[in-house]
Amino acid sequence: LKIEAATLRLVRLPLVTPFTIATGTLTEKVFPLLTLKSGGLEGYAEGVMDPLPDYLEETVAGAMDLLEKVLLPQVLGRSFANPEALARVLAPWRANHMAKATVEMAFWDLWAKSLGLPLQTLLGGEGDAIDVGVSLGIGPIAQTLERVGSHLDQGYKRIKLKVKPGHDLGLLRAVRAEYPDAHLTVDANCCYTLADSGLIAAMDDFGLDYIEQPLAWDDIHDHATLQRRIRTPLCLDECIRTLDHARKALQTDAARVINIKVGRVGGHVEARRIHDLCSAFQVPVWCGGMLESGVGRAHNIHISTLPGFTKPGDTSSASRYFTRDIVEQKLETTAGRMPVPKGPGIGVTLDLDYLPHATISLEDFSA
Ligand code: OSB
Ligand code: MG
Repeated sequence: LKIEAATLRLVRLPLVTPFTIATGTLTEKVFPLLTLKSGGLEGYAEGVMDPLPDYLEETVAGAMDLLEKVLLPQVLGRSFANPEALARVLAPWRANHMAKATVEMAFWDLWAKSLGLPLQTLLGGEGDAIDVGVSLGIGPIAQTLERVGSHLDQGYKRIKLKVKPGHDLGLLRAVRAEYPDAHLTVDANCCYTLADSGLIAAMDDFGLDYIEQPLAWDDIHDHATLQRRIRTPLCLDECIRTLDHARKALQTDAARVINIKVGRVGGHVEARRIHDLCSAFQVPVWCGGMLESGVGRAHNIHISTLPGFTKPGDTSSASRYFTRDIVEQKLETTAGRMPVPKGPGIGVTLDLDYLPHATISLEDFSA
């Protein structure tokens, strides 16, 4: 399949509510949106890097530059038999997994459309809906309690609470007192160290499904040490950017659950390898999110239909994030289930009336 042309846009969508995690607050979502074209077909993907390097090291402006000047020129005008062949071409460049994923995922969509098949079928998934949870940002405890209640009422299957030092055990006490039976998890986005082992061990009392990424983004070793000191399973997010990271985490018991974000690990090829390895270790996986638009969310939904994704993902309703999405289909959950968008590829189409209003120029963008 030949990549005949590409369009790279920078898109900005205001968030319905600001999203606060340990590293900062997002009030809008800004992302590269890539279209790859072949024979009248279009494949779409978005980059999941943030404006500032506060989740991982990649940034929006850096990725726009790399995509435009290095990655896209390398694939434009070339033919690839399948996504693995394209991934091999990008692999020699160091890291930059999010920028690479943008190209790789758009090619998967294009390839699936060229074959007339849903993305999930080519990935090896099945089923027409997935279980979803919700990730609730940091805020006043009373507000969080209310949000937990309203999302449980909507049927979300798991509530993830963002925590940070000073906003952790008290929050858990309050939420558990009101919701003793809810599937609860916490996500620390790397804000603790091994010196906080005692505090993290105290979370064992709250019956959490797992604790997500308490320690540094690049430190699998310390997570293995921490896991020996606590009973609650650790789940790694930031630490897992390649198959090799997953292997090391699994072999050292640093992760008993893995959050796979397709856009964080270089795309579907690597995501599926991580999924397969976790299955071999009997470690459950789930699909995380980066507040994606409907394009990224559709990709996430498709891969979530693989059999190892046995825990609810973060792929919540679009209306939770944006007043208006850039895709025409409404990606909304019913009773904690998100339907898989139907049709070839990722199954969503761009809202071309709205997209120009959401597109900004790189010159006007500052992090
Ligand atoms: O750590 O999973 C995370 C959002 C932005 C950056 C990091 C994370 C998140 C989320 C939200 O938890 C997931 C979503 O609803 O898309
Ligand atoms: Mg996380």
